[in-house]
Amino acid sequence: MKPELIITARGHAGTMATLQSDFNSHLLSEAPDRDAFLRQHAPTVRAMATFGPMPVDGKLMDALPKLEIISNFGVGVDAINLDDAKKRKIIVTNTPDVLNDCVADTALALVLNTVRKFPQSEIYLRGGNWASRGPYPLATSIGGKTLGILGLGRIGEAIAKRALACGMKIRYHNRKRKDVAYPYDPDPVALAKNSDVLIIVMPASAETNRLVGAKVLDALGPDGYLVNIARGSIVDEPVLLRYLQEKKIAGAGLDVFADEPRVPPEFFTLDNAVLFPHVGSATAETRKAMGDLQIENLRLHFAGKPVKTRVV
Ligand code: 8YV
Repeated sequence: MKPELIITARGHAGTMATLQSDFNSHLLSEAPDRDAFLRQHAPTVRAMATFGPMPVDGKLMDALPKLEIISNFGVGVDAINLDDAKKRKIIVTNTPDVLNDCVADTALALVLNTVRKFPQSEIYLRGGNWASRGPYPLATSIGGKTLGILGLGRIGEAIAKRALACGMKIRYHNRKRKDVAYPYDPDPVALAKNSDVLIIVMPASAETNRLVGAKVLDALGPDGYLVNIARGSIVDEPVLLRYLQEKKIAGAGLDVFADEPRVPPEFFTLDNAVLFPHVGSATAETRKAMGDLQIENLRLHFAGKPVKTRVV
């Protein structure tokens, strides 16, 4: 008998195909009647595979009393209420490390594109402006500038390596100081003050909600750039929008937004923002590796073995 599994929403196609062949899978997002769907599967479902931002809270867990494991596709587990899972002794797993290099590549690209304005310069060329109006205005160099990393974990370290290769200096802030050579700042405001480019890499949680707001952006100042590859919830998005419109910071590079896939259209009119549609880990190789790890955790659990990457 294949174990019964709920898949919260459609995700990476190859991973979905394997989940659907190895498990008795049921897709929650496409259920015409969510309550009836949950009632139908409550007696048998022992596992959940989560994709994307659909919230998984105590109420949903209680609707599935046989649930033993939630296996997330992605390193960030902010959509899952970890305290609720812990209380119910439900295992939660994620997909760390396999995406570090890919996300760090995206981070470096976003830093470069934001500060050097490459996307805007291409739009300028495609609009026929080069011949009619002359060269694109000069941008700013990243060499010699300081990259402040808000959240120096494994992805942050991979970003630091790349930024150092471009001649940037590194500083960081974490809740706890780490045993690393980079200078430490005791809080996000101090880090912003000491940085030319502030990059958000920390996990999202209740404590980090809207952590980057007016105070941090004021400290970054009119010559400073903000880059976010973590979660949109960490930034006070309306405040950031206003700071970009009023040029209170020099620019922003955003791979993540507060209410994905919806992005406030006011961002589209800004010349000082570079916007990516959450492509941090979006390569065929990395998404396959993430899916393989998500599935491996489920298989290990049902083989009675410890999972590989447990969060709680
Ligand atoms: C993915 C991510 O875009 O790992 C994460 O936390 O945000 C990304 O790698 C996401 O998990 C895809 O659903």
